Amino acid sequence: MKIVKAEVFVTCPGRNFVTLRITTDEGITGLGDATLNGRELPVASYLEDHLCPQLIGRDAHNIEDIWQFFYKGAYWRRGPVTMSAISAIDMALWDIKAKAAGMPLYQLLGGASRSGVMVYCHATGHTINEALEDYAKHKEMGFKAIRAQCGIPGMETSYGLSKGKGLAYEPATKGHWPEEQMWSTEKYLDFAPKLFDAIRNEFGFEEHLLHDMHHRLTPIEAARFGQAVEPYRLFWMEDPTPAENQECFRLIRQHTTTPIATGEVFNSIWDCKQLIEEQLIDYIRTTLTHAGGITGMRRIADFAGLYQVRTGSHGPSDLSPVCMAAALHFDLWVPNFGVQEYMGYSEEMLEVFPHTWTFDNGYMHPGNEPGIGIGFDEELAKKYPYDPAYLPVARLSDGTLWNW
Ligand code: CS2
Ligand code: MG
Repeated sequence: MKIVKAEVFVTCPGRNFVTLRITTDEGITGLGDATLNGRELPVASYLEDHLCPQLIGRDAHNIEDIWQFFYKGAYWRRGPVTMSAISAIDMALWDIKAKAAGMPLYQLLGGASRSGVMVYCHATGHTINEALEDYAKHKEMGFKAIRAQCGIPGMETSYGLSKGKGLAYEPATKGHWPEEQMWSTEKYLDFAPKLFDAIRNEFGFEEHLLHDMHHRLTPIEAARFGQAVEPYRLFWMEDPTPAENQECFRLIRQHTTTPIATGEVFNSIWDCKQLIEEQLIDYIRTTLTHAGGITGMRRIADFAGLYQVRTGSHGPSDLSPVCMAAALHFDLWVPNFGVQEYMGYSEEMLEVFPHTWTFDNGYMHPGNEPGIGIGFDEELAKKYPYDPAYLPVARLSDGTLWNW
C-alpha cells in the first residue's frame, strides 16, 4: 500500500493545530497531530518542505522503517520540531494500518487492558472558593481524578488560571509577543498547601487530587513542597522542577513520598532514561504528539514498566483532538497505565475534528471504528486560519526571567 499524498493543514478553531493527512493508493487516509504550541509553523514547514516529499511512494505499512528513516536519516536527532513531525507521521500511519486491518487501533496494539481510560480534568479558580466551586462541578460530572490550581494572593496571575471568572483557561495570547507574568516562589510555597487543605476538608479523599507546579521550583523547594502536602495525599505533583538535569530529582525524592510526574516537554526516551531507571519519578507524562507517536511512546512505556513507572500523558487542548483520539487507544492498551489528562475541547474544535470517543463517569473510551476514530473537516478548517499566539513568560519581581 503506497503513500500517494501527504498534506499539512494549520487551522485555528480557537487554538492553532497542525494536522497531517496521509493518503494511500488504496484510498485510505490517516491523520496525525503535529501541534507544538507557539511554534506551529516550523513543524508545518519541517513536514511540508522536508518529510512529506520523502514519504511519497513508500509502503505505508512500514511504520518502523519510516520512523527510523526520519529519526536517523536526518542526521540531526531529537528536538521538539523534528519529533513532532515524526510523531504526526507515525500517528497517521498507525491510523492507516488500523483502518486497513478493519480494527480500532487499540486492537492492533494488543487489545484492551481495561474497560475505560481514567482521565483527569482541571479545576481552577482565582481564589480557593472559586476553585472549590469548580472542583464540585467536575466531581458532579463524574471525574475520578481532578487537578486543582488557584490564584496566589499577592500575585496578579499564576499558572493554570483563566483570564477571568467563567472563561476557559487559555494561557497563550494572540499576537507576536508573549505576555510577561510575575512569579514569586515564596508566596506560592506559603499559600498552595491551603488549597489542598480546603479541598480535602470539603470533599474528602474520594477523588485523586493532582497539582501542576509547572517547572517553577528548585529541587530543594520542591522537596519542601512535597513534604508539606503529604497529609493531602496527592496523586502527583507535576513538574516540580525543570528536568533537563535529570539527577536533580534525586534530591526531591530523598525528602518526600509525594508522587512525582514529569515529561510533558520531553521528546524522546533519552529525556526520561535516568528518571525512570533510578525510579526518580512515578508517572511519565510524554505524549504521542511530541515523543515519537505510538512507536516512540510504546518504547518509553515498556521501559517505564520495568521500573513500575506508569503513564500519565499530557492532554491539554493545545494538543489537537487527533492526539487525544490516538492517546485513548494507547491508554486503553498500555499495561502500565496511570491516568490521562483531558482538558476538553470547544465546540468549534470538535466540529473541525469529529470524533468517536466517549466519556462516561470519569472514564473515556476511544470507540470501535477502524483506525483512531477521528476525522478532519478540511472545508470548515479553512474558516479558521492560523492566528499567531504565544505562551507567556514568567519573571521574578526584580525582572529576572524565570520558568513559566
Ligand atoms: C500543562 C499545559 O496540561 C498541562 O499540564 O502544563 O497546560 C502546558 O502549559 C501547555 O500544554 C503548554 O502548551
Ligand atoms: Mg503540566
